[in-house]
Amino acid sequence: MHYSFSKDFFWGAATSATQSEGRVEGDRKGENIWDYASKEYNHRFFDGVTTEQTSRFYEDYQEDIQKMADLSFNSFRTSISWSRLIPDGVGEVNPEAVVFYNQMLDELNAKGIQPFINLYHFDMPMKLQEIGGFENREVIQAYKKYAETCFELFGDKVAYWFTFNEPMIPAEAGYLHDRHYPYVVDFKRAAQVLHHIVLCHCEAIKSFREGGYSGKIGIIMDVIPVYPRSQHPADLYAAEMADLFYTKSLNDVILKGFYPEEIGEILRKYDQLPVVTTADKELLSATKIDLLGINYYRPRRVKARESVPNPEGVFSPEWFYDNYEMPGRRMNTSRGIEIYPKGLYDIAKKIQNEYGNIDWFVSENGIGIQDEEQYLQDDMVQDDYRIEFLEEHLSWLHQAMEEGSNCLGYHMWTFVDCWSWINAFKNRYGFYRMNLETGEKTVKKSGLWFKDVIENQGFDKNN
Ligand code: IFM
Repeated sequence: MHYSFSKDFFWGAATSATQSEGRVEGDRKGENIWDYASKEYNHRFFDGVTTEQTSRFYEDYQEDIQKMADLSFNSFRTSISWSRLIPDGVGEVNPEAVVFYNQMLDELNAKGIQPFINLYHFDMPMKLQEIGGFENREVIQAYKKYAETCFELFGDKVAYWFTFNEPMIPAEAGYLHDRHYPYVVDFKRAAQVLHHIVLCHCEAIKSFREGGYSGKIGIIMDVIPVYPRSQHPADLYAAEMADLFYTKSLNDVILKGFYPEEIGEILRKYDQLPVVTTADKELLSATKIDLLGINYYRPRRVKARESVPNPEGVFSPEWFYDNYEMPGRRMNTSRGIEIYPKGLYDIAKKIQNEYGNIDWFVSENGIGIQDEEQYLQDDMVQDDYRIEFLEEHLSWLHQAMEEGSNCLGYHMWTFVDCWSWINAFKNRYGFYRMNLETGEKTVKKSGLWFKDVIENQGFDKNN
């Protein structure tokens, strides 16, 4: 079967500042929580690799952008590092950063690659974390100022802006699940962090609209579609709760302008409600995005809980469901997650049916593989598994688009193997392989396959 996509479909890849730029002497970048945590809590990072050793985009951006052009990308997402641009989070702007981001954006535009620029990708400036990060309401004004600085400095070079990448993660991983710094474990604090993040998003959109900048603005959400083990009411309830906590709450507030009532009731019952003022609610309901990015990696399969949660323990969404290991599920063993391409179709249908069929694009999708050097042959990673992964996800996406979904593009995670939060370089995701010893970046088989797809606006696949 032939899968064809429109001429103006966005094709490319995504990365983030902290995961790709690296640090060099004299760059005057301020420290962020990852620079700090990867040194101070070095044991938590795979092979102890810190943010200093990433894929060197700060130094190699010209060659890298040429490599994107070699694969015929027409778009590319990265983020602006808050602590590079404003080293203390507030106050003075770093002139070296302004030069770097201007040159990088010029280079992309000159090569016909549309920059998709995200503002916050997990990287709180350390100076602001010291006063509580997103837990502190004052940080909302600091973020707003940061966003305005970006619009002002780079607005003429960027047509697609995003306020946050995966806004749930800093709250969930940093304040509940002990994965990201500051390693707090407390649902109520996580909920407050999430609410402040949502307010930051709203304030940035407000500034963007009031500033009269051209272009579009949106947000990038990670969506994990939930599937119950069975149709038993207890399993259905478990699925409903997992979805409510991790997806619906955030999707509703961003796309509809209010938190679902059900979440309020549950949090009130367990004394976990964050502070939300009437003015906050007005701001939420007044905020509209132009474009939604969806990051999709895996499904969440759940079943009814098999034990009673410890009433003295830490309140969490997992009080309402257990994860379910479906027999025969197809796994990416490097990451320990299920591969389920149809999930992308299900997300597209949900956006179409429940969220007004808003314009959206796949802002991340990808497969991280450990020890990928085992597939090296004549200097090229023969990553047929990645090609298969792409074919399957793109064909489900295509089906959703045939049925009317307004999907405008597809970005793979990622362009060149990059540093990951916690896992550093354990799992490789790129279209280019990064040699950590020499810094050399060589195209993988999947990169060439993707180039063909872009140039032919589609691909053939045997069904
Ligand atoms: O590396 C991350 C990225 O920062 C956010 N989305 C998931 C990716 C792969 O784990």
